[in-house]
Amino acid sequence: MRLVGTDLGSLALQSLASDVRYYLTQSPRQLPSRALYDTLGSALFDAICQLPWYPVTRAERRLIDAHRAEIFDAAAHPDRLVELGCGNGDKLNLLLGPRGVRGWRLPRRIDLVDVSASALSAASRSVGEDRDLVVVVHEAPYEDGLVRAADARVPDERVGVLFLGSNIGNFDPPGAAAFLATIRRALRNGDSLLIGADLVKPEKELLLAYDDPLGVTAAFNRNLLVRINRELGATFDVEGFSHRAVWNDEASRIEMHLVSAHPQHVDIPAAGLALAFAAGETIWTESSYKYDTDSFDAMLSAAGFATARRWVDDEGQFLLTVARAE
Ligand code: AVI
Repeated sequence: MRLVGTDLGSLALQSLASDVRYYLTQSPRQLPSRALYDTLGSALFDAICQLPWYPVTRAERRLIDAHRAEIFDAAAHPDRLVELGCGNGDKLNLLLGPRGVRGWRLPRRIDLVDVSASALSAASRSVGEDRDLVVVVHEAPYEDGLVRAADARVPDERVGVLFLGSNIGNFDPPGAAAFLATIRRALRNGDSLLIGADLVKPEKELLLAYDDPLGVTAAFNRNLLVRINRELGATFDVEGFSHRAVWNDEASRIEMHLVSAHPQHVDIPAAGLALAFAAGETIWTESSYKYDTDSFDAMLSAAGFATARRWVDDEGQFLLTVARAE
């Protein structure tokens, strides 16, 4: 393995401050879900993926494991893979398959894109270990990392983008459409996108997945305040906010909120804010959209992709699609 780094170790504090300044002063108050993933937030998210009540990761892993060779066939065997939001690299490792076993041609270069430096260093180590690959890391938002990876492509190289874990579900519908179009613009005809999407399921199951009995998702949500206190010198009383998950049927999304238990005043010096929270006032921290297979296909098609193959697990929990840029 050869590891090439771009930016590893530098996180944009100003961009957190400007996000906080903008989103916390909206009505209703919000924070962007990308800010959930500092080092502790990434570790808590990895723990969520292990929870018996959170089926997303297990369902997707089962599909990747069962269909690895067909996935590479449907994607026409890319020379370069670009994973957007690689997390700890687990899913990519699974896709590449056991070391030393060859039923398909492996890509020669992997670009890992994530906003979490800790996730990138874990992913680059595990993906590159004992494999004949060049691994390049981009500590960057998806779009910037994608552009850097696409700019570095060599002529005749076929690119496969991976966008797994139903990360697409954290965009609102116009944002998802725009983001898929951005991916398409970075690709050439014949390149591919492997994308995972969580499917609509009964409300009770969704609420358990996003408000688990161990309180790990609550900790993941409240850690956002811990992060803002630490990085921006804020004075959030973390115990004065509780986690709430809500299923919004009309919008087909789970929402995560933080709810202020009592009236409180919060200073956020690095964002230039002094805020008053009423009892019961909320901060909306995440939306997680859930899909059906046909509407998901339609969204891909509107962005300039044709579905080459798609798989749904036996329990009907999760959709994995290989789409070709056309
Ligand atoms: C990363 N993303 C797809 C997760 C989701 O399911 O929306 C984040 C998450 N939030 C709470 N639990 C998991």
